[in-house]
Parts: sequence; C-alpha cells; structure tokens
Amino acid sequence: AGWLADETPRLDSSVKGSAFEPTSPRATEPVVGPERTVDGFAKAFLDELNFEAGVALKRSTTTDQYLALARTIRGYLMADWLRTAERRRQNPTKMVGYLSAEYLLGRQMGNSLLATDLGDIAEQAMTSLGLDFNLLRAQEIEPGLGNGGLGRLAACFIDSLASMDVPSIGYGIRYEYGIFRQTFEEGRQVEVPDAWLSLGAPWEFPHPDRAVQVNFGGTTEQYIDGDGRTRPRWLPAWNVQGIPYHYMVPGYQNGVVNTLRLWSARATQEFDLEIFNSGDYAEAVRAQTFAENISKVLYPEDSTPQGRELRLQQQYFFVACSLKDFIDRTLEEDFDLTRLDERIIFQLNDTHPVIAIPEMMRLLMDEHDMEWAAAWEVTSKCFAYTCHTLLPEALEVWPVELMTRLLPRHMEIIYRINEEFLDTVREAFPGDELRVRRMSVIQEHPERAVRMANLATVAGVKVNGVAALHSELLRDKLLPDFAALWPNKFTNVTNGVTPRRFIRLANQQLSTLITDTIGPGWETDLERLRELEPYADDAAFTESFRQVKQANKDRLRSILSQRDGIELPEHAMLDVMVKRLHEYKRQTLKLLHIVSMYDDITSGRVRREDVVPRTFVFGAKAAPGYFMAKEIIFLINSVAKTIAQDPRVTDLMAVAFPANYNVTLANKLIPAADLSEQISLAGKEASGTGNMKFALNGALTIGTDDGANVEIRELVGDENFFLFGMLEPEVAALADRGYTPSSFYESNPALKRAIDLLASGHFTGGDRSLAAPVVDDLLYKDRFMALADFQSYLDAQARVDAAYRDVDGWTRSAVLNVARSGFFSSDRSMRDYLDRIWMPKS
Ligand code: GPW
Repeated sequence: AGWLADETPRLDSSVKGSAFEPTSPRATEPVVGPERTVDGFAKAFLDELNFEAGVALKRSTTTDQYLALARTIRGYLMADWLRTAERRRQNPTKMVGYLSAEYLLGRQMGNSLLATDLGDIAEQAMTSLGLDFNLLRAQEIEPGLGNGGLGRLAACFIDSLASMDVPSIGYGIRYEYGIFRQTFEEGRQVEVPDAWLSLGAPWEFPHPDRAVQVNFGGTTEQYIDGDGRTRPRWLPAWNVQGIPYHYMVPGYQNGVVNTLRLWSARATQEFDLEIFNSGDYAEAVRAQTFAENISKVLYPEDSTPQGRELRLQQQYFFVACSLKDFIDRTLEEDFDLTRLDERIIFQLNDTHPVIAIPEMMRLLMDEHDMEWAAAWEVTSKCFAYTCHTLLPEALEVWPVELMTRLLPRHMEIIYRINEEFLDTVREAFPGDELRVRRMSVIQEHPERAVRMANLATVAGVKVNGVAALHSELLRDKLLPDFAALWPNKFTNVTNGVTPRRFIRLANQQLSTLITDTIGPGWETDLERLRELEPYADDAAFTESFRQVKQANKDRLRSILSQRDGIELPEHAMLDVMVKRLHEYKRQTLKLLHIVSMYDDITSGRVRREDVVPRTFVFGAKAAPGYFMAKEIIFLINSVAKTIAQDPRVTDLMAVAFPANYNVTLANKLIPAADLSEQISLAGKEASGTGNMKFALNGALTIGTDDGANVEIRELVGDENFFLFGMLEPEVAALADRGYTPSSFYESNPALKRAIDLLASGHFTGGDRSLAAPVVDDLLYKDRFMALADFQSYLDAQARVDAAYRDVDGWTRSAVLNVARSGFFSSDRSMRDYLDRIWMPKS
C-alpha cells in the first residue's frame, strides 16, 4: 500500500495515540490529525496559538483566538485532504473541472465543524479554556468572492461534489477584495471595500512554488518549425504570474476533502528585472501594481457585464492558469493529450470562463504540437456550457479590437473556429445568410465583437439552462438556430442548494426536529424529507415545527437588533425579499404592495382588526453604477423610515432593510421567514436559488411562474404556493402588442393611490423629486411590467393573509413545503450533471 492509500483507517474517536508523535517514514505512515477529544482539541488549539502564532493565551486577542481556532479545525481535515488527493492520483479517472469567476463561499468555520462533526468537541474545548466559542465564530469575515446567485451556486456545487466523492476541482480567482460591504447613508447605498483578508487568512494555503505564467498582448507571426512546417506563434508583450491558493472543500462527514484552487496575480521576474534595469524605482513599482491589479477586486455587476478590459484580463488570467495547471500538474507526465476528454470535463459557469476554449486550442497546437483538426476534435469534447440568463444585456460580448489587442492569438483562433462553424451552418442551411449572421460567433453591429455564448455553444458538448422553464426558453428563444442545428446539445439541469449549509447549519433546530422524526441521513439524501409528509397533520410535530419557526424569528430579532439597531415586533408574519437589486426582480412591486397596505390602513379603507400584521424584510445590494437600482434602495429605505415613524401603522407593519445582505445574514434570515417573495417578471429569472432555500426552511412562496418557482409549485402543490402574475407567453404577447404602464395606472384605483402616494413626497420628506426617478420609470417605461402584475399580486397577498390567519392550515403547508422540496438539493443537481453532461451513459 502506498502512502495514504485507500485502506488507511479514517480518523475517528477510536484512533488512539498522540497526534504529535514523531512520524515514521512517510512512505508508510498515514498523516494523523489531532486527537478527537476535548483535551486533544484544546491542546491543538494552544499549540496553534503558542507555537504557530507565538501568542500566550492570556495575552491573546479575540482575533488571535479566532485564527488559532480556525487553524486547529483545519488540522483535523488535513489527513483526509491528503488522502483524498493521493487516492485520486493513484486512480486517475475523468474529473470535473468547475470553472467559475465567482465562488460565494460564506463562512468556513461552521461548515468545517459540521463536515468533521467536531462542533461539540470544539465548543467544550473553548469553554474549558475560558473562551466564548460563539464570539470566536462571529469573528470570521465571509469570503464574498461572488455577487449573488451564480457565485453561491458554484459554492453549493463544490460542496455537493465533495459530499458525493466526485473527483473534481474548482478553479477561480482569489480576489483580494470581494463583493463590497454595503452601508446606508441617509438611506442611500454607500460601498465600502471588503478587506476580507485583513485579519489573516487561516483557510487558505498559498503555493508560490507552483506559480504559472500568463501572457498578454503583443502580436502573432508565422515561422518555419523544425519539420519545415509553417506555424503561427504568439509573441506576447507582457506577462504576470498566477499563484495558486488552495482551499479545502470538505464533504459531509465522509472523509473526502476536495480542492478549490483560486489564482492570485503577481508581477513576474521580468517586471522585477525591469525594476532593476530601469533604475526608475517608482515606475517599476507601478508596473508591479499593474500586474497585481488583475486579481485585486471582484467586479460588482451581477447580470450586467460592463465589458471592461480588466475584466477580460481576469477571465483569461484564471482560465489560462487553470488549464495549464490541469495539463501540467494533474495529468500524468506522458499522458496522450488526444485523449484529454477521458480525464477532464470543464464546466463553464456562464460565459465568464469561455476564453478557455481558444486557450485550449492554443495550448494543444502551439505548445503541444497538435494539428488544428486533432486539437478541435478533443477541445470540442472537453467543455460544457451553463447559461444563467436570458436578459440580452447580460450576454457577454468582447469587442474584437480589445480581444485583438489583449489576446491576438486567441482572436485568430476564434476567427478560424467561426469560419469552420459557419461552413457547417451553410451546409445545413444552404442560402440562409440571415441565419449565418445570427449564428456567427462574431457580431458586426453595433461594433465587431465576439459573442461568448455563441462560442460556448459551438464548442460545448452540451448547453444547459438552470431550471426547466429557463432551459426551454434558452433553446427555443435565445438560441433557436443552434437548437435547429444541434437539437441534442441542449439540456436542463435545475439548480439546487446544499442542505448542509442551508438546513443543517442555518436551521439547527429544524434539523434536530427532522432527525428526531425520520432519523439521520437526510442531509445527503434529501428526497427522504418526503417521510415528513404524514407529520403535516400530526399535532405534536406541527406544534414543534411552529416553535422552531418562532425560535428562528426570535433569534433574527435579536441579531437585527444588535447588528443594525433594528427593533422588530415579536409576532407578525415575516415577509422576506432578499436577492440582488435588479429591476427584473421587481423589488418595486413589493414596495407598491407595502405602500398600498399602508394606504389602506391610514385611510381607514380596511378595519384595523382585519389587518394581518406583517414585517417586511429586504436585503439587496445594487451594482455601484446601476442608477435605478440605487434609487429603488433609497425609496425602500424612505418608506421604511416613514412607516416606522407613523403611529397609525407601527403596530400593524414594519419594514426592515438591514444593510449588507450576504451569506452569513441569509443563514439567519431564511429560517425565520414565513413568506418568500419570488416575484420576477415571468421569463426573466433563469432559476433563482433563494426560492429553494426558503421552501426547504418552511416558508411559503408568493411567486410568479418563473425560473425554478415553476418546479417548486409543481412539487409542493398549488394549494401550498401563492401563484400570481402573467405567464411567460402572456408577457411575450403583451410586449408584442406594446405595453403602456400608464393604462394600468389609470384603470386601477388601488394602483393609482399607491403610486400617487409614493409620488407625493409623503415618504421623502415632502420632496417629490426624490421619488420621481422610480415613479416616472414605472409610469412611463416599466420594462418589467410591474404595473401589469400589480392587481394579481395584491389578490395573491390577500390570499396569503387569509391563509396565515389559519394557523394550522399554514403550518401544514409549511411542513409540506419542507417535505416536498428534497429535489432542490444540489446533490441532485450534481447527479443530473453527471448523467446528462459529464458521464452520459450513451
Ligand atoms: F447573467 N445569475 C447571477 F447569467 O447571479 F451571468 N449572476 C449573473 O451574472 C448571471 C446569472 C448571468 C443568476 C441568475 O440570475 C439566477 O436566476 C440563477 O438562479 C443563478 O444565476 C444561478 O444559476
């Protein structure tokens, strides 16, 4: 048996002996972590604190203690990590390479404790040392290396891949600054840099020894190679180094620890040499900064790429590092690259990493001597593409001018891919030049640019959308020409979320209730939640279920009080809308409902005793350059403040907008929610994943027939879901007829009252101009048809009120939401990717 071979016993409490025994020769000795006892943990912790950090316990700060605790926990994962890597090396099989510009990981400590099942031991060890475990846990700044749904999906997927022991590796960028921290000043969003590394980075392992060089710019030329063949080559103008940082991705209590490899940019020797030679010290340091800018900051635009040069540099940077890393380090030295597809499938998380396709061609041809046809043969088997949107403004295009300047060789390759592809199109559809133009990888207007989605579709083995409806629209409306050419290329994989983080960690009490009721094991077999169905009518169970919800609400109230100084009423329906601020998601529709309810109460139109008290919670970041989104945030905050100061309504409604919604806050908010708001215009939200988290935590959804809402409703049942709004075909028909929002305003008195009240300045200190940007847009543009869906939304909210008054009926529905949402585990998503894309049987 080799080092750390499979038969090495797993570490568990039965492993005897000190962790700190000198190791015998590494060829035979397993890596042994610290002992799984309270004393063993405390000793390991003190060793970290004293000998690694060089701090005495009684002199140590909370930060010192947090860092030592983190390093102690990761010490317990180390043996499994090394063993997993070695097992994979011994038995090379096809791997999944997940390429994503974003990973919105959330805090690492809780997840690592759950994966190792060390929570109790760690807590007792800290207590035995006189330390406050929860205070230490609260120190962690979550790695916010993503914007929203797309980045969080990547984090859920790598969690599932590890929990299912799928050979896989995640590749991405180690941004020095993640998504900005949101603060409010006078109700307006102000962004603060997210210096998440400033406390130290106990979860990462830098490997400067494994740096990779990445080239940029310059020109290409033809040259005669040793065999007398004319070949192209790239003469780059500058380069940077990529330093890999490894993160552990532990599976759920299964002894597997996968790797997430994030790249950080650093100036190369050449930069340093220039420093030396030029004698211009300041200029040389500037050059260094230039190189390091590449991984400096996450672009905060969600679904609206700005087409910035630095962004393309980031994309190429991490993809070039990753492919080189895989080919040079992961494959055996003599591996035959014409069989590369037997070792890897790269999943492209949207178009951000699509430059990997020409990069793979370049590597195979220019660096590994392959001919075009052979290189294409294998490249076109190594990538699959996931699309996460339908919004035209979200589709990435890169100007040819920029692409040529930054990546001249790649531009040549893209042209050639396109030529051969368009030949195929012309063959299949002779004489159809309009079709050729629509399908071309190069768009001509408004400027010549590379359509990254087309490139991904041409090269990908499969193209998938992220929910059933989305995949259908993707195939039939966004890429119909491609579907006509390659009908079998298109498939669906409905998104999912990890039950480890979003049920076990976020909702411990519900988890305990579930385990007490159906036994353990549901965390990795989430369809087992079905076994809860019979308990929807069980008095004892539903009573406990209600108590759990109330406890989660109480916890949230105390968190919001401490975190934001927000005081919420104890007993009110908790109505939550948390997601990025985007017009298509329609936070304004929610706001119109709130204003309408306020107006009903203050005008006496409804009797106070008929009102179901509600607390509305928003969480949303706006892209810093997205004007309308920021105006909407301001207006929500204005309404919240006015309502809080109006004694006519404070006992019946409250609006809370805690700043800086992130994964950490999501974990506190979602378990407390009664009502989940999923109200995008039908056809615009590709999937949504928050919607799944709420259902799994026993919130009922009010939602449109959009994204994964469709599947949630099918599964939980119509009677346990509040559907409203136009269906996608109705939306399309209305858009074709021509949509005039003002006609809805004119003909609907309730809508008119709500809009007039917003416009009046009532919520903005009497200043009408402050509400005007949002109100005028709604009245005269309303691209996402909020006014058209308003009445239907109001009617659905009335049904929500009625249902909520029936405590037993509501609880029953909530239980059924949990019981019937097991499908939305990201483990199931991974199974679908394996079956339909990565390892298809046929
Ligand atoms: F525009 N999504 C996101 F498609 O969070 F690229 N950021 C993005 O930039 C894009 C999509 C992009 C989201 C979708 O809006 C959401 O519906 C989906 O659930 C999520 O990606 C994961 O698939």
